Amino acid sequence: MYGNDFAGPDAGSDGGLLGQVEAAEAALRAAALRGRVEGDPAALQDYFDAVIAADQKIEPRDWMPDAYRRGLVRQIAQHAHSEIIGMQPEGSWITRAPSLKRKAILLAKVQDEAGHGLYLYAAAETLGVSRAELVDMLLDGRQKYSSIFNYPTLTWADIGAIGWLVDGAAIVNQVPLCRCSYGPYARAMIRICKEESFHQRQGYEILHTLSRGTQAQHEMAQDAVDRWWYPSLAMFGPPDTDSTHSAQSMAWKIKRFSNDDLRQRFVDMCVQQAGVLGLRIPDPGLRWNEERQAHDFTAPDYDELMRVIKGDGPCNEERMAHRRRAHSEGAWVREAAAAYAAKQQEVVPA
Ligand code: FAQ
Repeated sequence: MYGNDFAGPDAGSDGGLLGQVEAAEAALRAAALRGRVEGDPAALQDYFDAVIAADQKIEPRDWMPDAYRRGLVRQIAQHAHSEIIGMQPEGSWITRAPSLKRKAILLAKVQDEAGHGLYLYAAAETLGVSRAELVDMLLDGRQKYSSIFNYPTLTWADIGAIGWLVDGAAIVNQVPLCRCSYGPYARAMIRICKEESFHQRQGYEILHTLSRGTQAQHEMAQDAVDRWWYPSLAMFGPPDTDSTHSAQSMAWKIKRFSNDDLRQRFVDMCVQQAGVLGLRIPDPGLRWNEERQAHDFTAPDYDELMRVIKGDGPCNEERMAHRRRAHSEGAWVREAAAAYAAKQQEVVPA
């Protein structure tokens, strides 16, 4: 539905794509030569800078500044935790879906989120941290997950609103991450975005059906959009003026756009889609600004975002209690898997 932000093959004014690739490779070869000077930190930094400047990927084997590594672990882990905690609000509707078809679709979607968590934990592990350590950091509060999953799913229409708005916001935020400078994260995001796009459509279709159903169904759909709109806008993070990591993340080409730019892109996209749905975006300040060629809109309550991030949202306690319980109840599975793996290593091939 959104396409992506990759430039086409004829993009650019400097000799087209092939010319750009050639120039980038030449820069890389020169930098790699310099990087071979063993133990020379300046040469290593030069190599890293040249790879970033040439829009190439940093891979796990490459030298990278400690702060780059730490920043990636922070963001990728937070992203992975979000996918796993994000299974809860929707998972609670699997047994209550209104038909077998809806149940099967929702079950598949929630399973996809588990898969996204796994790709992301695996991407973080390439940076030298183990999944067990990351899970511990989530459970003891040293790492976070997205604020959005601390809101409750009160009706079936909330499953539609999550798909349309939450997955929609995730796609707008994550398509640029397919071009992130760290290879394993960028590659994980390509697959995740394809699946998120399907998720977004299933939510849109639920709302479309409800919106055109009975009066009560239409009202339920509108109520869900009313409750999920501002928390979805807040998913993009604090305003640029308060964003602590954006400047450095953008310089390193981890993030490609600022929080506010992505939020604006999301609003502009939703306005047209809401029209087709026949639902209202709950913002009296929403209007087209001819000069900016974008919509003016009311910002989410950033104080509320900070409170929710710090643990004081409607469902923070419930989400973490559920995750801790699932983790301890799953201990026997991890032990059995480890015992099986150890046994496999003992088997001597005939
Ligand atoms: N929630 O300096 P910035 C999904 C924190 S996946 C919680 O602007 P940054 C799929 C931030 O960590 C949704 N914390 O930070 C799905 C930092 O704190 P720290 C998750 C937030 O990293 C759908 C501080 O505030 N997506 O939905 C939030 O440059 C349906 C300062 O902020 C991702 O994780 C927030 N909303 O930008 C699954 C995408 N916003 O770490 C199931 C990857 C900010 O210094 C069902 N992540 N913070 O203590 C990103 O793009 C970025 O990390 C941002 C934040 C945009 C989230």
